[in-house]
Amino acid sequence: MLDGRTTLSKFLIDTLDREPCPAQAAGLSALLIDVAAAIKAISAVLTRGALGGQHGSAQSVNTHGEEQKKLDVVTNEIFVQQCEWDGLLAAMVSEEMEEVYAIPKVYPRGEYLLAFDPLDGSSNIDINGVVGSIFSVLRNTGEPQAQVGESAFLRPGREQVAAGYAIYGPSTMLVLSVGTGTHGFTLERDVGNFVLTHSNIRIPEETEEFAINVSNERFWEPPVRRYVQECKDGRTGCRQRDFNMRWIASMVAEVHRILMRGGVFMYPRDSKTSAMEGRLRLLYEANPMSFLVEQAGGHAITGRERILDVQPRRLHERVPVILGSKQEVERIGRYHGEYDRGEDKPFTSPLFGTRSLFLPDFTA
Ligand code: AFP
Repeated sequence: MLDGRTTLSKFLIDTLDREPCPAQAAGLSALLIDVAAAIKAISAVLTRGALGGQHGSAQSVNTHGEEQKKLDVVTNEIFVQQCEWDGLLAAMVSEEMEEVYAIPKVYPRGEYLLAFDPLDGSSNIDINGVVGSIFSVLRNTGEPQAQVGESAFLRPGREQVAAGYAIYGPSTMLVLSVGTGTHGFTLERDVGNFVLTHSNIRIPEETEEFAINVSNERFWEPPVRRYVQECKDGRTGCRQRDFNMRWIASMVAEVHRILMRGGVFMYPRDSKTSAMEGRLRLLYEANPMSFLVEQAGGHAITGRERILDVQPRRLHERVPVILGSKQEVERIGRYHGEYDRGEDKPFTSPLFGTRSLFLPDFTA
């Protein structure tokens, strides 16, 4: 593999078809090429911007009751059309479709299941911000020709055989893992190739950068408030170093930054909508991003368990997401454990508000 020379097709042939990898299965390369074709088509639509006449609201809502942008609908159709025909999929699930999408009978059925968010961060579209697409691949474990229902997708994220995202920024990139590390490909637009430019991405274990929507602070659980407060205290507090904050409101952009330079991304459980276990969906946001982060040496937890071990109960289930640099995510998990065991009292005592003068020393 050579950065700047290896194309996506060559990478997939060398990784999956020539040298078997743990997740090896015939047809996975071809499926990922179809996904890459969808990403190229979406990139072409997005770069037209307002000239494409696709900005603004679709005057409809998705399965979550959220307003759909025109491009949410358009990008969803691109994914379906690019991936349904090739005899590689048994079914698809999308953020933009309430039910499982069964492959039309006119097309052959395959052995994979594809779950995707066709346009993540779409609230950034009208401001020309960074958006992305996220996808997750499972092997179908049901009978080859049997009707595929919801239960086929309700598998822990550790069973994914591939996951990735596209980031539509100044350049379009595809970041992908098939279980042999996390690798980044940049679209050479005038040729139409994705070229390997970031092989074997590794997330720094330490960081001074965190990402969270602070406007929700009053709704967070104490361990999250404790962690963020310590970051804000910087060198004047127990962390003894200053931190920086980012929030782009596009998970793909946040995760990409973390893969490139480290950091922590948090969309934790909050009491703002207590029925929701956080904002992000498990099957086609949290699971694929957690797979990529772990493959790059990072950690991804709900606060109380590894995201890839969560047993899904519904197609569009949401989970709290805390992911990124290993040592910081471990610290946040530790704070949740101390809270649940009632051991964090010095940090939440009414006398000192959310802080205490008696801070334990941290060796890490
Ligand atoms: P949209 O796709 O509706 O813009 O949501 C994006 C997202 O799911 C995720 O990509 C962001 O990290 C998060 O929501 C932003 O949420 P807030 O708007 O609450 O900050």
